[in-house]
This record gives sequence, C-alpha cells and structure tokens, in this order.
Amino acid sequence: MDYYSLKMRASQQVGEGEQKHEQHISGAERIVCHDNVEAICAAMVRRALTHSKGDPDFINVKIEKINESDIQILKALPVTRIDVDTWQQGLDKALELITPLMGSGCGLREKLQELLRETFPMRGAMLYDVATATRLEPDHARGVRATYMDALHSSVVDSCKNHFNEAIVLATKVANAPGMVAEFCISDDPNYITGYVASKELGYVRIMKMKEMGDENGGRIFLFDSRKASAEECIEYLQKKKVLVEV
Ligand code: WAQ
Ligand code: MG
Repeated sequence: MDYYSLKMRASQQVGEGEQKHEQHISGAERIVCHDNVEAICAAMVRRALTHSKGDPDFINVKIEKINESDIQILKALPVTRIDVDTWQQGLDKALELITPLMGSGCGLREKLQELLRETFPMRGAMLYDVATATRLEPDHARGVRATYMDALHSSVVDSCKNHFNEAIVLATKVANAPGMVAEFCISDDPNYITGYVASKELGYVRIMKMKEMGDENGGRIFLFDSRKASAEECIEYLQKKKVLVEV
C-alpha cells in the first residue's frame, strides 16, 4: 500500500517594525494511505483556519510519499493514570517518577524543575543527557522535534486536537528512540492541565493535573543517556524514522 506523510503548519505575522515576526498558530502531522490524503488535508486546513490562537496568514501543507518498507510499527506504551487533588501534587508525582531515572545524586529534583522552565519558550523538546548533565539539542532555542508518526489504521478526520491521542503516539515513538531514558511533558495549552511521564519501563503515565488552569507554559524534556547511544542516532530517529503506532 502507498502511504503519504502530511504536515501542516500555520502562522501569523505579529508586531510592528523591528518587532515583526511569525507567530506559530497550529501544526499537525499524519501518515495516511493514498485514499485518505485529500480528506485529511482538508481537515488539517480547517484546523488551521479555526484555531483559537487566531487567523493564520500563512499555511504550509507538505505531502510526501513514503515507502511502506521504511515504516516501523510499534505497540503503544501501556497507559496508566494518576489522579491528584492539586497540580502541585501532580508535579510532585511526576518528579518522583522521573528523578530516579536521571541517576543518583541530590538536587536532581530542583535541576529537573529548572530544565522545565528553560523549555517554556521552545517549539520542540529539550534533549538532556543524564550521563553528562548537558543539553544536546543542536539549536537550544528550537529544541528537537519528533516527527513522521501517526496511529496505525487511523482514518479519523478530525479538525480539532485530541491531546491524548497525539501524545500517546509521540511518547511511544520517543520511548523507542536509541538511548532514550524517559520523557516528561506538560502541554503549553492554557486550558489543558493533564501531563505525563513516559518510558519503556514506566509506560505512559497520565498525571491528571500538572499545572494551573490558564497557565500557558509547558514543555517537553527527553532524558537521554549518551552511554547507550549517540545523540546523532537518537535525533536522526526522532526526526526521520517513519513510525506507526498500534493503539
Ligand atoms: N516534538 C518535540 N517536542 C514537541 C513536539 C514534537 N513533535 N510537539 C510539541 N512539543 C513540545 C513543545 O515545546 C510544546 O510547547 C510542548 O511540547 C507541549 O506541546 O494523556 O498537548 O502539543 O491527556 O501543547 C499531553 C496529553 C498533551 C496528556 C501534551 O503538548 C494526556 C500537549 P503540546
Ligand atoms: Mg500546545
């Protein structure tokens, strides 16, 4: 069967004079079969045109054919959930699960919180090496983006974002990247407060409250171990490998 990768990104010019720049509004990506290309494209464009962040004045849609033999099929990480009363408890839980994976040592909790704050302005994820305690993204301002992934057999043509469905696909691909230890994620959408931590060992652990409602700060940290793989092969996998996730 023929598959196609579809990618959409939409942006808007904001500011005046020196301050003028492109602001990201919406983005989406899918891997779909030939017969679904048209409908999914239309849905993506609709998503861009109806986004709450505003009216885009630039929409880019990219369609690429991909070989079925280049696609890796992965089983979705098993999902569990942790209910908490407050977002502070949720954040605590997440830190509790993830710091042991960063190795031993004191101050890891504070370190992780500091890293999280550094991700707030980024468009991609931070790639943090737990072996050397350094950041490995080629571009610190942008971060690393996981791409070329979708749910297997998903012909869903929805024009609004389903946070969980997209996140389980991304987290499954990321957990399978060479040298990956774990992922930590909080959405940057102000009204989406559920976040997660994930790894092959932990599975996908949803934490129902991880930030205050209305807070537009969020980010992702990919914890990586350079003793297990090279940063290049990990980044290559995240950015280039085509993955379909069986959910
Ligand atoms: N690759 C790497 N980093 C990314 C990517 C990507 N493809 N997409 C987003 N990010 C980074 C970016 O810095 C964002 O600011 C941040 O992650 C959050 O992205 O089980 O919606 O798309 O219900 O806002 C979790 C679902 C939803 C939890 C997470 O993230 C659940 C979400 P968002
Ligand atoms: Mg977002």
